[in-house]
Amino acid sequence: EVQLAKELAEKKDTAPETIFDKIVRKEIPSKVVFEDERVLAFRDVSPQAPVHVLVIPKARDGLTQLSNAREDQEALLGHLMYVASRVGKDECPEGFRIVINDGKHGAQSVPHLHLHVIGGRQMQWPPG
Ligand code: IU
Repeated sequence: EVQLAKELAEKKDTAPETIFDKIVRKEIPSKVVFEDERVLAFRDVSPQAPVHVLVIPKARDGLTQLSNAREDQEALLGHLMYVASRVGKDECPEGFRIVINDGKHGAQSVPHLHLHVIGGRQMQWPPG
Protein backbone atom coordinates (compact mmCIF):
# COMPACT_ATOMS: atom_id res chain seq x y z
CA GLU A 1 0.00 0.00 0.00
CA VAL A 2 2.75 2.46 1.00
CA GLN A 3 4.92 1.29 -1.89
CA LEU A 4 2.03 1.78 -4.34
CA ALA A 5 1.41 5.31 -3.04
CA LYS A 6 5.11 6.09 -3.40
CA GLU A 7 5.23 4.80 -6.97
CA LEU A 8 2.15 6.82 -7.91
CA ALA A 9 3.57 9.97 -6.29
CA GLU A 10 6.83 9.66 -8.19
CA LYS A 11 5.22 8.73 -11.47
CA LYS A 12 5.32 11.43 -14.11
CA ASP A 13 2.31 11.94 -16.34
CA THR A 14 3.65 10.60 -19.63
CA ALA A 15 0.28 9.95 -21.31
CA PRO A 16 -0.20 12.06 -24.44
CA GLU A 17 -2.11 15.23 -23.72
CA THR A 18 -5.72 15.53 -24.81
CA ILE A 19 -7.81 18.25 -26.38
CA PHE A 20 -8.67 19.37 -22.83
CA ASP A 21 -5.11 20.70 -22.40
CA LYS A 22 -5.65 22.86 -25.49
CA ILE A 23 -8.97 24.04 -24.03
CA VAL A 24 -7.21 24.90 -20.73
CA ARG A 25 -4.56 26.88 -22.63
CA LYS A 26 -7.34 28.57 -24.67
CA GLU A 27 -5.80 27.30 -27.91
CA ILE A 28 -9.23 25.85 -28.63
CA PRO A 29 -12.14 28.09 -27.67
CA SER A 30 -14.72 26.90 -25.19
CA LYS A 31 -17.63 28.44 -23.34
CA VAL A 32 -16.12 28.88 -19.89
CA VAL A 33 -18.57 28.78 -16.99
CA PHE A 34 -16.08 29.06 -14.12
CA GLU A 35 -12.35 29.07 -13.70
CA ASP A 36 -9.73 29.47 -10.99
CA GLU A 37 -6.08 28.44 -10.65
CA ARG A 38 -6.89 24.76 -10.26
CA VAL A 39 -9.99 24.01 -12.30
CA LEU A 40 -11.86 24.94 -15.47
CA ALA A 41 -15.59 24.46 -16.05
CA PHE A 42 -16.77 24.72 -19.65
CA ARG A 43 -19.79 23.70 -21.74
CA ASP A 44 -19.66 20.29 -23.38
CA VAL A 45 -19.54 20.60 -27.22
CA SER A 46 -22.05 17.79 -27.52
CA PRO A 47 -24.56 18.52 -24.76
CA GLN A 48 -26.73 15.64 -23.59
CA ALA A 49 -29.14 17.96 -21.77
CA PRO A 50 -29.98 21.70 -21.68
CA VAL A 51 -27.16 22.08 -19.14
CA HIS A 52 -24.02 20.02 -19.74
CA VAL A 53 -20.82 21.37 -18.22
CA LEU A 54 -17.46 19.64 -17.77
CA VAL A 55 -15.34 20.42 -14.72
CA ILE A 56 -11.68 19.48 -15.09
CA PRO A 57 -8.38 19.96 -13.28
CA LYS A 58 -6.22 22.39 -15.28
CA ALA A 59 -3.12 20.28 -14.61
CA ARG A 60 -3.86 16.65 -15.35
CA ASP A 61 -0.88 15.43 -13.31
CA GLY A 62 -1.67 11.74 -13.77
CA LEU A 63 -5.43 12.18 -13.45
CA THR A 64 -6.17 10.52 -16.76
CA GLN A 65 -9.11 8.97 -14.92
CA LEU A 66 -10.55 9.04 -11.41
CA SER A 67 -9.12 5.63 -10.56
CA ASN A 68 -5.60 7.01 -11.05
CA ALA A 69 -6.07 9.59 -8.31
CA ARG A 70 -3.37 9.80 -5.64
CA GLU A 71 -3.98 10.48 -1.98
CA ASP A 72 -2.21 13.85 -2.28
CA GLN A 73 -4.90 14.84 -4.80
CA GLU A 74 -7.79 14.48 -2.35
CA ALA A 75 -8.14 18.24 -1.90
CA LEU A 76 -8.23 18.77 -5.67
CA LEU A 77 -10.89 16.07 -6.02
CA GLY A 78 -12.93 17.79 -3.33
CA HIS A 79 -12.54 21.14 -5.08
CA LEU A 80 -13.68 19.67 -8.41
CA MET A 81 -16.78 18.29 -6.72
CA TYR A 82 -17.44 21.56 -4.92
CA VAL A 83 -17.18 23.57 -8.15
CA ALA A 84 -19.46 21.04 -9.88
CA SER A 85 -22.00 21.49 -7.08
CA ARG A 86 -21.94 25.28 -7.50
CA VAL A 87 -22.43 25.03 -11.27
CA GLY A 88 -25.29 22.57 -10.74
CA LYS A 89 -26.95 24.74 -8.11
CA ASP A 90 -26.59 27.91 -10.22
CA GLU A 91 -27.83 26.45 -13.49
CA CYS A 92 -30.19 23.68 -12.41
CA PRO A 93 -32.36 24.87 -9.52
CA GLU A 94 -34.53 21.74 -9.75
CA GLY A 95 -31.62 19.34 -9.49
CA PHE A 96 -28.88 17.86 -11.62
CA ARG A 97 -26.60 14.89 -12.04
CA ILE A 98 -22.83 14.60 -11.63
CA VAL A 99 -21.20 11.84 -13.69
CA ILE A 100 -17.61 10.63 -13.85
CA ASN A 101 -16.98 8.02 -16.52
CA ASP A 102 -13.94 5.87 -15.72
CA GLY A 103 -12.24 3.60 -18.23
CA LYS A 104 -13.68 1.32 -20.88
CA HIS A 105 -16.78 0.04 -19.09
CA GLY A 106 -17.39 3.53 -17.76
CA ALA A 107 -17.52 4.71 -21.40
CA GLN A 108 -14.78 7.28 -20.82
CA SER A 109 -13.57 8.83 -24.08
CA VAL A 110 -11.14 11.58 -23.02
CA PRO A 111 -8.27 10.53 -20.71
CA HIS A 112 -8.25 13.71 -18.59
CA LEU A 113 -10.45 13.56 -15.49
CA HIS A 114 -13.73 15.42 -15.95
CA LEU A 115 -16.94 15.71 -13.98
CA HIS A 116 -20.07 16.02 -16.10
CA VAL A 117 -22.71 18.36 -14.64
CA ILE A 118 -25.93 17.50 -16.45
CA GLY A 119 -29.35 19.01 -15.91
CA GLY A 120 -32.13 21.26 -17.07
CA ARG A 121 -34.42 18.30 -17.72
CA GLN A 122 -35.72 15.23 -15.90
CA MET A 123 -33.04 12.52 -15.62
CA GLN A 124 -33.86 8.83 -15.68
CA TRP A 125 -32.49 5.97 -13.63
CA PRO A 126 -30.88 3.51 -14.20
CA PRO A 127 -28.41 5.07 -16.64
CA GLY A 128 -27.60 3.25 -19.87
P1 IU B 1 -16.36 11.07 -21.47
O1 IU B 1 -16.88 10.92 -20.07
O2 IU B 1 -14.86 10.89 -21.58
O3 IU B 1 -17.09 10.24 -22.47
O4 IU B 1 -16.70 12.57 -21.83
C1 IU B 1 -16.00 13.33 -22.75
C2 IU B 1 -16.85 14.52 -23.04
O5 IU B 1 -16.05 15.50 -23.63
C3 IU B 1 -17.99 14.23 -24.01
O6 IU B 1 -19.23 14.59 -23.41
C4 IU B 1 -17.67 15.12 -25.20
O7 IU B 1 -18.81 15.67 -25.82
C5 IU B 1 -16.82 16.20 -24.55
N1 IU B 1 -15.91 16.89 -25.44
C6 IU B 1 -15.92 18.28 -25.49
O8 IU B 1 -16.69 18.94 -24.81
N2 IU B 1 -15.05 18.91 -26.33
C7 IU B 1 -14.17 18.22 -27.11
O9 IU B 1 -13.42 18.83 -27.86
C8 IU B 1 -14.19 16.78 -27.01
C9 IU B 1 -15.05 16.16 -26.17
I1 IU B 1 -12.94 15.63 -28.16
